[in-house]
Amino acid sequence: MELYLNATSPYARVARIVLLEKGLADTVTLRWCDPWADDDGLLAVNPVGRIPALVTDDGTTLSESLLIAHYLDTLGGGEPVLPAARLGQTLHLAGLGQGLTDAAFTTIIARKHQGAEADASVLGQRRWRAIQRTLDRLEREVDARPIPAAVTLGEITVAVALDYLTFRLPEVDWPKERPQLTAWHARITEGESFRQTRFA
Ligand SMILES: N[C@@H](CCC(=O)N[C@@H](CS)C(=O)NCC(=O)O)C(=O)O
Repeated sequence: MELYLNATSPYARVARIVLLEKGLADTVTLRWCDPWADDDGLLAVNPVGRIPALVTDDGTTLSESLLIAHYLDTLGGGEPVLPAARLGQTLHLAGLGQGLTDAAFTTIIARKHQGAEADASVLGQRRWRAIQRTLDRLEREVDARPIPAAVTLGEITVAVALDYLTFRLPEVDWPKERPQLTAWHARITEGESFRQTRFA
């Protein structure tokens, strides 16, 4: 298989962490690329031009990080990242994590293309409020839930979103006054799959 990615994409990092958690790292060639430079190799496999894109062994291209994670979960060994017994809770967390990443990522892209005033726009303000509300909800939710032995796609998605905020929007300062979420994040990210895929 081949995975098109870069080192700063939160979406690609989710796919990479799932690869590692499922013991599939050796079955995949990493194709580093710049999706913003209309990379020929990427466009040949994914006309949408976004990463991550996974080319499977039969030559099929999968896009969208959560769909790629779903596919990878059917391969490889180890515990499922989408455990049937906790599917609802896992998908709930994955949705919050993906939404948080979407709001943060769109903020960065809007700043890049429209300048700092993008933050003051109606959409910029909506994104900011979405980030704050989601962080506050996570702070209330994660404390009561025991952390399972194996990390799920929900936890991966939320933890990567928090790391992305630290990386790209440090001014959000998400750990401030969120002690439960801070402790939860530290425990979730202590594994090798998170260490090997740090944003750079
Ligand atoms: N919903 C997609 C988002 C993927 C995405 O937006 N990737 C960014 C990099 S972080 C990208 O490739 N952007 C290039 C573009 O939009 O042209 C997913 O979950 O995979």
